[in-house]
Amino acid sequence: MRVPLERKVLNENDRIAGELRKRFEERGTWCVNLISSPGSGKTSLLERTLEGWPASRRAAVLTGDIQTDNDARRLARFGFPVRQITTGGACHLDARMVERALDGWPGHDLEILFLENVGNLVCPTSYDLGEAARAVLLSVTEGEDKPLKYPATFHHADLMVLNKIDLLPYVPFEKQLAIENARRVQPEIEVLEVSCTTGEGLEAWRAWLERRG
Ligand SMILES: Nc1nc2c(ncn2[C@@H]2O[C@H](COP(=O)(O)OP(=O)(O)O)[C@@H](O)[C@H]2O)c(=O)[nH]1
Ligand SMILES: [Mg+2]
Repeated sequence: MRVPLERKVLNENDRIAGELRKRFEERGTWCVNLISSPGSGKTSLLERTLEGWPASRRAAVLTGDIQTDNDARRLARFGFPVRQITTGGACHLDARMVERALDGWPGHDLEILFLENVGNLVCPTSYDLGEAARAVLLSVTEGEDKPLKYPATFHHADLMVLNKIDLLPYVPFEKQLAIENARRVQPEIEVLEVSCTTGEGLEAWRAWLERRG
């Protein structure tokens, strides 16, 4: 019984995600879904992104967590609309949660919407959220084998953000091997090397957003 039920849930998710995608396209909203393990730096990357932007920019963030609104509070400091989705146990965001959170919010059309998914390299992969692009973050403390262990997540991503490169001198992490592993599961994946702590590589991330968005 488990498999048919799961399929039904995913079909329903795809239907809502399709509606969201259409709505985003009509309104000129570019939406990016950020996926990673807990602690890879999704909120840090968003902090560094928003801090450099003028308040006139029509950007917003929906951030998902199983519990707490810590990330929303971290991100709200920059003056852009931020909403927390607390999933209450679910290990991923789904399209229905995004649809509900966007109901009547933020009251104007957005040019860019960031979705910070629940920290997890497995569950978020199967849930289309209507996004135009998917970015997976991998930090250098996680091991270069992760693209091979979680191939679906990397296979469905447009971009891999290799974060915490400031720690490369201190951890045994073969950067080239991590990139090769990601390209084994997704030959087209773009790769950016960044450090949210030192700011290295963030220009390239901003350029990616401008180019894709
Ligand atoms: N050294 C280092 N630490 C980082 C970097 N980016 C994030 N962190 C730290 O990693 C931890 C988790 O970051 P967070 O943004 O909360 O990750 P999230 O769970 O993916 O949203 C925090 O203590 C951050 O300060 C980085 O580039 N270098
Ligand atoms: Mg976070």
